[in-house]
Amino acid sequence: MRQHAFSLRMHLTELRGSGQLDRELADIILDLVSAAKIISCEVNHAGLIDIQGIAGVTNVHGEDVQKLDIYSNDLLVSILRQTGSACGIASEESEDMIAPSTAGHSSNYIIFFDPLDGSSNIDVNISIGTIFSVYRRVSQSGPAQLDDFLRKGSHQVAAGYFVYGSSTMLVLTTGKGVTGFTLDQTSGQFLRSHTEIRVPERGKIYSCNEGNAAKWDEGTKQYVQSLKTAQPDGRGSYSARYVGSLVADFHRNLLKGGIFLYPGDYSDASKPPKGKLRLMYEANPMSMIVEAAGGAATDGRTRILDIQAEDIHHRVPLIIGSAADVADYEAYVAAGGRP
Ligand code: P6P
Repeated sequence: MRQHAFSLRMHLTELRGSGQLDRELADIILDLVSAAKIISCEVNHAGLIDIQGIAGVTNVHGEDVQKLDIYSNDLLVSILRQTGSACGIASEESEDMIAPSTAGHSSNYIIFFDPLDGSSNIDVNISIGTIFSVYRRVSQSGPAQLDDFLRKGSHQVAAGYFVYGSSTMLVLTTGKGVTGFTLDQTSGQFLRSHTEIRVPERGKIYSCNEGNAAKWDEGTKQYVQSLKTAQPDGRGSYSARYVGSLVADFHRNLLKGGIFLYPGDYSDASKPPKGKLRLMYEANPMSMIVEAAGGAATDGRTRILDIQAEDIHHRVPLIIGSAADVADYEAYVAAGGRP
């Protein structure tokens, strides 16, 4: 007999029953789902309507912004403001915090998102995604204040991403376990497809942009080189997999095991290493997910979830994936080469 489908709403009801989330947080997740279903449709039709292509504007990071970025950002902001489910919003596409509507002043949650991460891949049909991260406010009421946003990732109450690929998936954690849902195009529901995602202790995949190798520190260079040969435990060399879309690269390694590296500049041991990826809406949500799945995430020296945000677009190096692989990398960086 066909198994009854287990929907996201059923999962949220279970989490509420076990005290892992309240009605407000469930409503935020359902708002994100409403937006993601629409974004998924637009991404899947991007080649057919004139919504694809560079919009002629750049974001705060000076990157060409694809029209779908703007569309996805505006849709997410509009839904969250109309429902009043968040008291503050921060997006990759907006330099400053986005004020809630009046309805949001009484909400207890703030949200970060990258509305369409990896958007430079839209035109070449590689999977892209929406990444989100939710915190309980620290201010009392009214519109969220800057202190509500400048947090450590260990304070997140929920994190996840939608990946728009061969299917549209939601990967979600509220801190205990990681669950995957696949959008059923027939019913329009997200149905549970990955009950308990665990990342293997050690993998056989490494993901990095080797075009940057000349800029890497010696420890990173020797670590990556070590993966290209037979391993001490008798396994063969690792496979290189990298598409330049964090959600796609992370999702593959989460399910199969392995390590994703966007290394930083470790030359000055007295300062935190600089990096490319954004702490609040790329590194932190992925780090909450990977740790809840048994993996690890570091900037090369410090656990990502322990890093105090200095601004809402704070950048960090990101090394994330199987715990044993991440630990090996940290040993190479600490030793300045093979440990
Ligand atoms: P590079 C996309 O712009 C992004 O922020 C991530 O999705 C991706 O992992 C990374 O940048 C790719 O960076 O320098 O290899 O193109």
